[in-house]
Amino acid sequence: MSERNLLTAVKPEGLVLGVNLALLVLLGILASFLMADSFGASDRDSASSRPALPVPSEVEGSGAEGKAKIPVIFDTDICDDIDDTWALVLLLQSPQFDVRLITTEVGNTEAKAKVVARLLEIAGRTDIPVGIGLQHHKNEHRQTLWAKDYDLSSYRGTVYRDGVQAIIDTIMKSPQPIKVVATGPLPNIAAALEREPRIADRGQFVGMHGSIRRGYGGSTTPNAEYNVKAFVKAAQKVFTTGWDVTITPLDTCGIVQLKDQKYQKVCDSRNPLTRALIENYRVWYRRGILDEHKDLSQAEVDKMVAEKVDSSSTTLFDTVAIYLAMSTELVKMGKLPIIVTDDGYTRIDDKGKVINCATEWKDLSAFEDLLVDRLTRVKR
Ligand SMILES: [Ca+2]
Repeated sequence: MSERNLLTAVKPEGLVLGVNLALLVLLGILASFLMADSFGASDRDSASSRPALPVPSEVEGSGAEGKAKIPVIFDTDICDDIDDTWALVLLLQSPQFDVRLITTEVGNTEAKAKVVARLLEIAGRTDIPVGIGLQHHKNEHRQTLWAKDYDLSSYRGTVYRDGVQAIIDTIMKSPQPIKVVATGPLPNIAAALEREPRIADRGQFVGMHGSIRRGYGGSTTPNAEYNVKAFVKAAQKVFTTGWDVTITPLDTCGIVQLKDQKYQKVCDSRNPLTRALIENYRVWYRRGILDEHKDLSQAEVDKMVAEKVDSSSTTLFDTVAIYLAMSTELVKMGKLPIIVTDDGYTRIDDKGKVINCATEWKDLSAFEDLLVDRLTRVKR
């Protein structure tokens, strides 16, 4: 009840002035007491229901938790660049996703699967099967050192030796369409499409691929982007198949990096998975320096690693593909006819298949906030 209602309730009674005044004072005290309590309760309620961080991600995240989850397969060349590991953590920390399978792409896919499995154990997500993708060699990658002693047969979840078949089976057996989110070159996906073309009717593709109007580092000249150029025929297969294709080309993903306070928040996180991410970043970065500068002392290597890993991330290209699998709110999307040329460019051409391209950011800072929020979430 408001103060105004109390006063108007008294006035029509026509009581003598003294009684009226005394009643007014009494009711006034009662009213202010009730109001203070009511406002206090209201403040407490709103505080407890308010998200810790008032960023769009929280609003989006809390809404999505009650909705049906998005079934995804994550196909990753993790261990080559470090951004796949950031993308994997974003994927696992986003409540929107129902992750059905993770497959490894390119090179020593078994060693890469060990890194994925060990990360899934740390995340407490051994419900997610791991598929070993097409193997190209048995050499180590910079990051595989982190899981060198991990025995893949000890993984408490399922490991599929034939990752390509696992992709096909996961899509074909799913009652719902599945999003195939890919953040590397595409031999596995192209092979799956060759072996079972019907997956295109039941799946959608979301990838970190190409360069349309901008190249690496925001340059105004497009580049032959690595994930396309490294296995051009595979990219051509995926980009000409009759399924829904969505990409973040370098135009959007090539300028994502965490620095300063945003990066520090991630480094300071107590989330075990995020700590493992930074540990991987350190191992990966150190190996890169040792490979390039063989004459450096241990102290010099330590200093170079600390200077980089304690201050900023590298470019986090692959995180944007994960984002596009759940939302396009923070980017400008364009439907563009795209061809993949034999030398690895993704060019706008009337002969191309029309695909959904994230061509520019609407709000890159809000995406960085979302990323930090997700990466620093502590499991409830
Ligand atoms: Ca990648």
